[in-house]
Amino acid sequence: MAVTTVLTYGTFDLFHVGHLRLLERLRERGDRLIVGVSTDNFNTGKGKQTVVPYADRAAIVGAIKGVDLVIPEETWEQKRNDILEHNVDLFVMGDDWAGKFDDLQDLCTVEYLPRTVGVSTSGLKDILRVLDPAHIEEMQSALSVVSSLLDHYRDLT
Ligand code: C2G
Repeated sequence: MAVTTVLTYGTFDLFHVGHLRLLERLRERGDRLIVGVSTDNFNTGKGKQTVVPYADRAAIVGAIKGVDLVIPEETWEQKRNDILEHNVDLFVMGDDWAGKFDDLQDLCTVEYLPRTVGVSTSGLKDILRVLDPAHIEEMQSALSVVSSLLDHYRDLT
């Protein structure tokens, strides 16, 4: 029986349910799932500052049920070689990438799946930033400025 091999790539920083829902859908689309995880160097090139180092991001993705192989993503151009080397039948990305990889259609089927709304790595970073003690101090000092201005205004009226 022919094995259907599925391939995707990503940073998978601060692994969250959006990443999980994508990989779960990919697992349903084939018999073998290969995930290219962006290396720290490649992310720097993408202008992405990751929180979790590559080795840990790769270990987490590799531990997800249904992921059969994790490969490092080091360049934009490696996709064609990866597809040929691993006999990939289906290349899938979230639809924030819609159309960006259609040039691979001569090698395999290319699909874009809807992103999971309401969760993103950048969103998680924003939440963490608010909890940062330095940020709380900054908010407290701003608050004391506002309250002294209000007191001053009250004295004037
Ligand atoms: N994703 C999703 N839903 C979210 C967030 C992400 O479906 N709420 C999907 C993205 O569409 C992508 C995958 O999860 O297909 C990984 O997302 P990122 O880690 O942000 O990957 P990215 O930085 O887009 O890298 O060469 C391709 C790049 O390496 C993709």
